[in-house]
Amino acid sequence: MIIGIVCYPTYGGSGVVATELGLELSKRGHEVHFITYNQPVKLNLFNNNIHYHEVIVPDYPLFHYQPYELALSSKIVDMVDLHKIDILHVHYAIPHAYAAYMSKQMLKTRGINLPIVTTLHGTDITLVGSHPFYKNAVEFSINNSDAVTSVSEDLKKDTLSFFDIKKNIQVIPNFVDLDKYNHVHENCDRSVLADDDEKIITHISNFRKVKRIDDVINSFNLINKQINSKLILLGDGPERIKAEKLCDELNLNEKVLFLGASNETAKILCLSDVFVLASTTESFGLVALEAMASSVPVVSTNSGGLPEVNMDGFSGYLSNVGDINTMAKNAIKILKDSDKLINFKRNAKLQANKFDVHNIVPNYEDIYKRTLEKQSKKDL
Ligand code: GMT
Repeated sequence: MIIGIVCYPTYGGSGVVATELGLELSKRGHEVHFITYNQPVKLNLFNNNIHYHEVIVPDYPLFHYQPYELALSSKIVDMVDLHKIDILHVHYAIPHAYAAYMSKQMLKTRGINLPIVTTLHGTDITLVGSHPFYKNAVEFSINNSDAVTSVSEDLKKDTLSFFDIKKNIQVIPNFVDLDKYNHVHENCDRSVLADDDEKIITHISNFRKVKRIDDVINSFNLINKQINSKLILLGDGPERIKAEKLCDELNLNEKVLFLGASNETAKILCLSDVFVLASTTESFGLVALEAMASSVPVVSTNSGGLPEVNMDGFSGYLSNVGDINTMAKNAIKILKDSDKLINFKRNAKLQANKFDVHNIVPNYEDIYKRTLEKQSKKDL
């Protein structure tokens, strides 16, 4: 198949999933065309089957806001026409599903029928999409997609409760390429970040409010009182300065390392003993899955789709949002006993195996095939 993928090219989970999906589809023989405003950060492999088309929004003094949807929908039309793209898969409803719908209408006037698959990722529904200023457009775009998927059962439930949805939503969980993590483990040197007697606790995110970085730091403070440890914070975003101030106030400057935004998540995770995720909500929590793929147990909140990913008492522990005491207790339970730590590490990996790329990506291929079949029946 010739598949177009529209996504955000940044470090966010939806862009990572879209990129990894495109890479895997290309390995499985499909021709993949990424259409977005920058080269996706994880798009590090080019082969005959991978193409990247940049969406450029020309500057004009009249525009208070740049009309990205306009440029994107125009670019999609050109690329579909030129490369004979069979199906378009958009990741994150805003504004991608909306722009895709416009492209579909424009292409119709040229006698081309372009089926659209929309994948809902989380904040496009829970934080942004359901805002009254966007709701009508998001609901319309979902209902006018040819197929809709969501990354967890919980996100599907939220979507059905926030919007009046007429389409069937198929849950296809996020995935990891386990081979990538197995390979990194061969040269994993933890002495670069911590002393021999220190445990390593890690958190990775875009440092937005929803990630509750202060809960991560406050629970680390409690853990560190009982277990000599280091906290590694990977990522960057609006809450970083506040987080640095908190570490200063708690006298943790020697104990917390801010590594900034980086592509090296697998290298950091391979040094880690426990991963902490304190989010108010996560539709899935891809980063928790990446931690488990590196055999790192996850201490997380129990919100959103996290219980579908992290098994309480098996691959880690779950607790209520904001309950930093339980979070710290759970991390200590795992860290204080080396047999327990080994067990949790093994279980984390076992749990990650369920989400292996080779098990999940065929579900997307099935959806593409079914949508194309439906489309060709309609065309007859
Ligand atoms: O919250 C983020 O880290 C970014 C956000 C995004 O839009 O890329 O992530 C969302 O999509 C990811 C991939 O499906 C999920 O793993 C994240 O849980 C989800 N974030 C939220 O729901 C807050």
